[in-house]
Amino acid sequence: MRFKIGSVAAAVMLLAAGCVSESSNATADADNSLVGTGSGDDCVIESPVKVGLVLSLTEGAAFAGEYQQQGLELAFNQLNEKGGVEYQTLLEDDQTNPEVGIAAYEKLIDREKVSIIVGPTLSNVAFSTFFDAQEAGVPALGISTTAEGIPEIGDYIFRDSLSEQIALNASIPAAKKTLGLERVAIMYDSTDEFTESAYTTMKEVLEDEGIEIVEDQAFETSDQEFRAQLTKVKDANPDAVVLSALPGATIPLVKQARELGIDAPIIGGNAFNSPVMVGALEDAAEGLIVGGAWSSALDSVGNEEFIAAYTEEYDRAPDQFAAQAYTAAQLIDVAVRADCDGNREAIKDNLGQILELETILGTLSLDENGEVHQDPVVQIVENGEFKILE
Ligand code: 1QQ
Repeated sequence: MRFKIGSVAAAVMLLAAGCVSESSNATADADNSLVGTGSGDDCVIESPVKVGLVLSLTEGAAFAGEYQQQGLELAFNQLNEKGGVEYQTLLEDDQTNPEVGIAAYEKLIDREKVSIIVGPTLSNVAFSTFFDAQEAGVPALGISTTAEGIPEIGDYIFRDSLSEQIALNASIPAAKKTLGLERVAIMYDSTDEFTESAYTTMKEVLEDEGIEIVEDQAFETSDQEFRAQLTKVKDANPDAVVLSALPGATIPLVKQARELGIDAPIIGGNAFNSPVMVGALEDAAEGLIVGGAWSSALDSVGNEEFIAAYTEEYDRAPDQFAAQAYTAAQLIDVAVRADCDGNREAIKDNLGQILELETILGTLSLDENGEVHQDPVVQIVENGEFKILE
């Protein structure tokens, strides 16, 4: 599944050339003031490149959206200081709601005429908005949309958010090895696109690993009471609970599980990679195993500097959502500078050719189908902190 390049030398040459391998042709409706002179670091574009940001800043997914907003703000401020290309961001809150997300997308596409849109936060919202971007010919870059089927929406749709499938294919085998899992219970939110998709993947990976599913319980996004399902899980006495949920449900669910005396480790995916959740769970978070795309302990290019700059600016440590958001700005900048062209079509062509770029998420490629390729990270919560699970 990994994206392979021909040789290291080819990668180095491409990196030197701005990490893309071909130039694009601007379409007839391109804005000439967004076509600059020079290329790469020397690119100068006269007009600001407008970037729409659609994030969940309120309601259920705000735990991620607020970090994303800060990660993007930090990155675009740094890029604007560099000069040559000025990015103008236009921020919209989708309120964790697909309808509001659609309205935000329409405003940014038709009225603001942005060159690209970053977000939305949830796959559940993206499964509406990304179709609008595709239809309008506006590139959209997901930064936390991890469900199956997102890049397949079309050739204008990209993501730098590692799919839940890849994350779970790393975290479940790592948990099996560490904990000697043989029998697990699954609990999942059956009403959200991302958690439902992750549930299907969990079952596949568990089957591949020869781990028996001894209990399988569903609930809804807004549920706060899980004792009925948890009692069945407790009776099945699993070695671990594999959980597919957003934090709104995860927090009461895990707390109630511990209250009922379920001490089994809990295994989750991307959504769990959040200090907000670990903080809210307090002691109940201990031993939580999380598959994802980034860790503060990751030895990637620029990670230490990113963590320092973010912490100084926002007075708290960044999380995976901030890291993926920060990386999105870098990807956009590479795509714009490749042909020194901030038009929609040029950005779309060049985003799909980013090859082995060094980012804080590690070495990252985006393929022409819009899918991201990077190594997953598996972490475990110990003493209230994420540690990489060796
Ligand atoms: C998705 C996700 C969520 C956990 C983002 C907050 O991964 O909706 O795809």
